Amino acid sequence: MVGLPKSALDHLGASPIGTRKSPTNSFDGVPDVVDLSAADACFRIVRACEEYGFFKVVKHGVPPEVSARLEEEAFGFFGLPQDVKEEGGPPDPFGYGTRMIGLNGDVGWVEFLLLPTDRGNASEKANSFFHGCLGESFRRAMEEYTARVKELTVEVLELIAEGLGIKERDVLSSMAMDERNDGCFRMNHYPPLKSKAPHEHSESDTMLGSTMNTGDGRRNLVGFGEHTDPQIISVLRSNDTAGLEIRLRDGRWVSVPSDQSSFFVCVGDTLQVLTNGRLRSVKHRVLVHDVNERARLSMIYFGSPARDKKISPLPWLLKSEEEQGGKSMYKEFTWGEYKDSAYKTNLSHDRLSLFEIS
Ligand code: GA4
Repeated sequence: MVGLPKSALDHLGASPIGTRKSPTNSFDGVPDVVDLSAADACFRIVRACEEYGFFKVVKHGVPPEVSARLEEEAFGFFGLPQDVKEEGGPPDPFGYGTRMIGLNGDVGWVEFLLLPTDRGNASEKANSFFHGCLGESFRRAMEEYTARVKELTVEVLELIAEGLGIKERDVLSSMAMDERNDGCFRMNHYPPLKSKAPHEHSESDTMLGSTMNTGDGRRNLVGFGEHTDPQIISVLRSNDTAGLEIRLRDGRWVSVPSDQSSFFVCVGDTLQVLTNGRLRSVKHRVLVHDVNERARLSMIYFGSPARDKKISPLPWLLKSEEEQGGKSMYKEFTWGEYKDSAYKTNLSHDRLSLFEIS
């Protein structure tokens, strides 16, 4: 992992998100900070999505107490005895999970809750866990939070459409807010390495095979392995514990300084297809640093179309590209098909390659 080249920052004309130094990796911060209330927000967002597939949002309008309340509830949940939490697992994919991510053997130093946000598209088991074990005040806090974050998602998606020059401002937001949308919500809890959770670990654990060598004798574990999100966009908020890293287009990894008062947006694979590759999904991962004293807690809303929604490049964009000899780079698929195929892959797989037109 290396520093973000100064030239990239100059080119963006952006101020770095923040500064963080570590013995092995020194860099000046990551890509773009977008003030949602600024007049040029739509262009800054599109530029950040093109360059990085990732940006930080400030002046987002989500009251800090709404995030703080859910964070407190989440810490309460993850602090429960293991057998109580496991009543909500194993995830199907909704519910409580620990260490195992997906269905194909990926593991990480993480425990999580994955929950649907709309239309009760979860199994009966996951629903009864949500309505039973999680408790009324958790549910209220989550509903309040997800309602606010959905508003933010709509705003960001509308700004993206505007920045792309599309007249139909709600072309993307209406997909994510369709009453049958398949959006979901995830809370990832990364305990400090000193603690025994999320599993009584031993040196022979496969998870410890996922050690990242920082080259200075320190050990970072993979909390959540590198991947792109399959959905349209993901809107993430974490507490003040570091760990998130994104991969720049040239393959280098940079860490994202945590900032609990802001949101981070990741472009997902579906938005990449909808824009015929103009906006590209971002590879990201979470490392758990051995120096962390406190757990990292992230809360991510994944904006997603309905399962039967056909996904292909937006006609307006495609038409203007066709005028210049361009063509669709992807075979058409439904979101349901893409999601099902994603669950057959490993986390780090390049899932879109299956749908590319060669
Ligand atoms: C990554 C984004 C979301 O967290 C998620 C993840 C899902 C899971 O953990 O159940 C997946 C992963 C995510 C991508 C590939 C498949 C599916 C684990 C996995 C190996 C909920 C999602 O939609 O895709």
